[in-house]
Amino acid sequence: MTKNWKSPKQFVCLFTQKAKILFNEEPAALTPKKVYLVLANLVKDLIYDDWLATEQRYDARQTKQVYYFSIEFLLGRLLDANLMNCGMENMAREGLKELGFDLDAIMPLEADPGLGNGGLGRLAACFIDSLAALQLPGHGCSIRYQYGLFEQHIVDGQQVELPDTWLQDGFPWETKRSDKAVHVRYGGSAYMRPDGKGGLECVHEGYSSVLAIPYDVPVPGYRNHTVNTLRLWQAEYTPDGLFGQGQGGDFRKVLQYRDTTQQISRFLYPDDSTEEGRKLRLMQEYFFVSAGLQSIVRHYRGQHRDLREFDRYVALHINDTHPALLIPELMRILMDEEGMGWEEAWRITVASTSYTNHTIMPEALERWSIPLFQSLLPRVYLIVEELNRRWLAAYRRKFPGREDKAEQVAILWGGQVRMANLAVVGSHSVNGVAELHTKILEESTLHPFYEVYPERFNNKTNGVTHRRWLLESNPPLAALISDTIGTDWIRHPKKLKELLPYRDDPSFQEKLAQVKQDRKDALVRWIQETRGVAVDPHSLFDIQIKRFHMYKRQLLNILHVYSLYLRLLDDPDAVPLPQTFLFGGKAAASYGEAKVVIKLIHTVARLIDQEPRVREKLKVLFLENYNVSLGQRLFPAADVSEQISTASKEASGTGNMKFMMNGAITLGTLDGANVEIHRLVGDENCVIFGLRAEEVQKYYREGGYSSWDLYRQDEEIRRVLDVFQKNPLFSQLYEDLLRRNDEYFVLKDFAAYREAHQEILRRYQDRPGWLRASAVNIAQSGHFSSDRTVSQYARDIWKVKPIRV
Ligand code: GL4
Repeated sequence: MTKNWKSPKQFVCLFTQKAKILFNEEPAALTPKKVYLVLANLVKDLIYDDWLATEQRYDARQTKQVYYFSIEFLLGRLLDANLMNCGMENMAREGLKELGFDLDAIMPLEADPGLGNGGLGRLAACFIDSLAALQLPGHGCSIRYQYGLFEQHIVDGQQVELPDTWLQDGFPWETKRSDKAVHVRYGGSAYMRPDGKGGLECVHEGYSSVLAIPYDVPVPGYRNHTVNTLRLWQAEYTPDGLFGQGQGGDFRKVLQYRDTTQQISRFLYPDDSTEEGRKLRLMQEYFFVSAGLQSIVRHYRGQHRDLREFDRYVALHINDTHPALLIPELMRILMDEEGMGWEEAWRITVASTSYTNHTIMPEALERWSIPLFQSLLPRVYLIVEELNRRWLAAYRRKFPGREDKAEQVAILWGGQVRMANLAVVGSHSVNGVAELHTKILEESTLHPFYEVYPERFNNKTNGVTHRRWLLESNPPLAALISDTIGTDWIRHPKKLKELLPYRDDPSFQEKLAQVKQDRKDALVRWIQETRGVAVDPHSLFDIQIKRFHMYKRQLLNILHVYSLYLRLLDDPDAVPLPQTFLFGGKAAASYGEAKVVIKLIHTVARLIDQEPRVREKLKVLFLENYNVSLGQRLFPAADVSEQISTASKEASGTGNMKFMMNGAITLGTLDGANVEIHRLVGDENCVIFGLRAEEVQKYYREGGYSSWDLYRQDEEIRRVLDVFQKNPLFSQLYEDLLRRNDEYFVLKDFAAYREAHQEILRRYQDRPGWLRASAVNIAQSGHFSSDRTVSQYARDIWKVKPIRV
């Protein structure tokens, strides 16, 4: 039975008790940070009973469970979400008030766990939220990074990276489970020898072993008593990790082993859509996959089930290729530890495993050098080698004489292990994350695999949890929706559609306008308080927040703003209404060009601020250290959502969905999930511009575009590119656009983008028309709830069913 708080008075009582237990202090003496910690611990108590009950229920029902392996879970703060899920937010608010504290002032004190880079990691966090909300038996598996994604500071317009010390005050939501630790092996040598029964067995010797300790984080569903688990593994050194392997005694070696071990879960690689080919990264990937799988198999055995039925009870999902070693690791366990033969182990492995691809950017395709892979994971390598041999033999039988194709599908080739090929061959399902992206996978990126296994390919368009991104982030909008159509939409987000009949209702429109203004005012206040910058709350808020990447084209956005600046210099009436352009996002520390774009944004922002003729109409602001909690402030305040990637490059995007849910109008290319947003809301309710994906791909294939020609023909483009003369730092961008022929079609799409902005301004001046569009976007956004996405995975791929707790 859950010990819900019955009254604010009882809350005060429990709080006082907890403050004593944790800090030996009276509530009145607590610092605000300690108030947060006491409250978080109280909420955790609420969750705990249900957590154990959920686990017991799953075991008793012998139900199939899914494990979502992802090297990133970008959780964001948990206090607000957990209070909401338990339905205890008001009680906490009242109780704290009695104690003289303000919940809204306490919540921002929570560290924002940034255990992910961007879309991919945040998607994983949305998925575990939806799994629990839908009462699906599904858990997350990842790494407990001591340092999350770096903190971004801006110094003199440039990005500086500082370590993210999110664990400094402890992480109250986790439970360390030392008793469930396992060992993960690295190095040594592996070979096959006769097993004395007419077969072969593998010997792996001389390895070092790392202790993997799980820290479990509860994942509560929305007011439904289901509590699933996110298991985060931490690497620890054990004094005997080298002993028993014939390596003891060499003190230098022991120290080196200790240092490497402690590095494994030290930090998150700060790259998004780029390859990070480092030994430590490979160690991380094997670390959480091996530890996670060992613990799943151990639990499975504990249930006295037959491992030959593994795939009936367990679904394993690999989120992008980072966990793809799960495939050979499961083979290893089934063969070496369970004594199965190759064929049987292989059947079980493929039947259990499914894979999602998240990008077609070739530089993001993971490849490992064979010598590195082999020396670090000798036993796993033997399995991959055998797998590659069998797979290529089968492939050559199917396509005799087609060595060109065999080369494309090989797992081992050119001295490298190709993780995407391993993932496809070893999974029964391969999906893309939006319709267009899946089509590109089938027709080009993974086409040779699609020819062999068309039935494996399917699409699952991404979604975001409307509980965090609407209910929690935008309470006034949530309240307006509930006042208008009732509260059913919270459990059934498709029902947001019931707003459609109100889209032209003047009284609804007026309230919607008020909500938006209220959120813009709140953001303006926050910017003033924290950054000391004034923003006009009545200007149009045009927002681009996402990782910095050349294909996402923040460059196109800022060049366009600069063109507005130039026009306003000539004619102060060139722009009909004041606009604020907000940017936020981090660039990978090693991504030079992206960092230059950040500098350019700051440069243009200063030019504008210094120019009285312009600054009344234009404002550019870069908000540093974009993360989940900043996103929660920004999405509700947006009028326009910038989704302007080069068509074909953005696999899906999920920020586009969060903006839509909060009533912003998309200004975008037909890329990723924008295609589906456009189809749902229609031309009247979003503004689409620019090259289509097929056109982009045709130019790549056949040529026919010259950015120089465009530069010569278009006077505005010529004037705009002058901005680069101002600072030698920018010569790199100039080179990209002109000498390297504008790989991402920034100049090619410039005129269409300018037009699209003019269209936005025309529409914005028609208030009823704009508010109608805003309402239609909210009404149609239910389709992009991750509840829809996760139900589709559950039904089509994982075959797991809801279990009431
Ligand atoms: C990404 C895609 O770039 C992004 O479009 C997508 O929404 C996200 C989740 O599917 O995955 N792929 C990589 S890599 N990082 C991402 O954010």
